[in-house]
Formats: sequence, structure tokens, C-alpha cells
Amino acid sequence: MMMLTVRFDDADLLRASDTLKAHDVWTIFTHRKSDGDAVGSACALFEAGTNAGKIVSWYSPDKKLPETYTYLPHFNDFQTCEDFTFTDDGTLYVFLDCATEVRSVSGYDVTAGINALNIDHHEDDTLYARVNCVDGLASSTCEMLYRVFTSGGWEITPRIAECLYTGIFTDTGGFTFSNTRPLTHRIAAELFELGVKPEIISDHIRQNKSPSDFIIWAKALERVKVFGHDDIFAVSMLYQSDFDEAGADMTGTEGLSQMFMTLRTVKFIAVATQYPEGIVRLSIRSREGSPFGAGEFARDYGGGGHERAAGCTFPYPAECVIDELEASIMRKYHECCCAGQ
Ligand SMILES: [Mn+2]
Repeated sequence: MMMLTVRFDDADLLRASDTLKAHDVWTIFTHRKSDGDAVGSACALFEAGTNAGKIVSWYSPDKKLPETYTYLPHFNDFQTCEDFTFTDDGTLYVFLDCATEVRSVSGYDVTAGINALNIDHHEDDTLYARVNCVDGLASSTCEMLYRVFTSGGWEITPRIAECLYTGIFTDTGGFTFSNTRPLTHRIAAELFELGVKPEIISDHIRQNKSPSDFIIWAKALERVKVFGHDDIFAVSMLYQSDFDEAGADMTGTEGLSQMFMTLRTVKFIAVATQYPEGIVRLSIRSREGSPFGAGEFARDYGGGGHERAAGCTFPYPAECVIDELEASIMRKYHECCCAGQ
């Protein structure tokens, strides 16, 4: 079952806008494994804050951001931080695109009454901040931010529009995923009118693979395993040695799990990646016809995300990941089928 913790009210947008206006110093946090929505929303908010005379900074635990987004303003203002010291000096801490505080830097204590604002669109968001602005139906955090800005009369400059469009485009798979609503298109049209060039943004996002990324993708394609009744499941795996041998960046896998969804029979895919510390993370996608959602599967392993796109760590050594993954998917499948009878 989908976990719905989010109760959203349009008044939350204005409350978020007022909270931003009331503070002169903003510290922005985005999640680990930065994607277009995290980077786009942070750059948009950074730019809006700078235009409004705020002092802004931006952190996440990532060592670096995906090269894809270098065209966005404030890409170079990003700073890496694993462990952050939160203070009570009037700074506003803004979490963007983080379903829980643990998705970003450590050091945040939910019970400490930290002066935090949470702007997000994950349906399993835990509402961990003092002020929460979370609509589980929104396509992206960038869509949320657009609505926050318009509710409070903030000027959306062409540069801000470009950032917001980027996050909406990436989180909806170029307006093709089921989270794309009429409102998403209306907002995209507004951003278009504000100066966004869709073909240029699409080129930045989609035509950005390096030859070494292709070597990595080839490895994942070669190792794909399709199984289950009517071949509805698929898994694949990338090892740290693949990245070393190809000289590829770990951010080059963006779009890989979605690509497996083009297999005609597949409704659920999990791509495992071994990280340098040895940890294995899963990138999971599901679609109509899967007996369980990507988010539901990820939550079994302490992960999270959306019903159709989610992620988690997978607690097995790299050499047994493929077998264990297949076994857990089949176990979950049998649980779901039995429960339904
Ligand atoms: Mn997002």
C-alpha cells in the first residue's frame, strides 16, 4: 500500500513563501545522489534568494554534482558536506526534494525545533521540518517551488525559469511519467513564456553521455536478467571495477534504470550499483502492471522515493546481489499474490 503521510493545503505555499521572506540567511540542503530536480530546485532558490538580497549557501553529502547540470546558475556554489552543525542564529535551513532529513547531510535532529523549511513532493515525506510544504501529487520539487514563488509574488527571471524547467523535465522523464499532470504542462508553458528554450534544455539533459558512460551502459545491458511470470521483472548490476576500468563517473548512470523500462514485458526493474565504500544501492522503477510499486519495495529495505521511482541500499555483498535481488523480488511477488487471494 502507498504510505500517504502528506496532507497538503494551498495555504502551505504562502506559508513557505512568507518563511523565506522572513529570513535573511538561507542554507539549502539537497539529497544524496543529486538529480535534476534537486539541482534545479537548489539553483532556482539560490538565484531567487540572491536577487532578494539574501545570503545563501547550499550543501549535500555528494562529492560532486552530475556534470549534466553545469549550465545552471549557481552550479559552482554547491558545497559538499557530510556532517553539518545546525545553529540557532536565525538562519533558515531549507530542505529541497528530501523525503526525510536523513536523505541529506547528517546532524539534523527532528526533535530539536530547528528552524527548517521542507519543500518537497514525495508522497512518503515525513514532514520533519518546522514548516512543511509538501504536495505528494506534484511532479517535482521544482513544480512546488514555482507554486511557492507565484503565491508570494516572487519574480521568476529567465534564469530561475530555466532551473525550474530542468527539474520538472527530469522528474517527469520529459513529461512522459504518470506524475505529469495538466498543471505540470501549464507550469511548463508559463516557464516557456518566461524565456525557457525547451530544445536547449532537452539537449543539455539528454545529449550528455561520454564514451565511457556507454561502456558502463553496455555492461548493464549485457548483465540484465529478466524473470518472473510473463517476464515482468528485470535486474542488472554494475560493479565498482566497471567504473574503474571504463574511467567513468558514477553520475553517468542517470537514465539507465528507466531505459530498461523500454523492455516490452518488464514492469519492474532494479539496477544495483556497487559504490566505492562497497555499499550496494538499488535504483528501482515500476509501471502499471507491476504487482508492487518501486517505492513499496524500497521501503522494505529502509529506502524511499515515489511509487514508480525509488531507491535503497541493499544489504548483501556485491557478489551475491543479483541472486539475492531476484530472490527478494520473487518473495515479494508471492507475498503480494497470496495477500490478494
Ligand atoms: Mn524530485
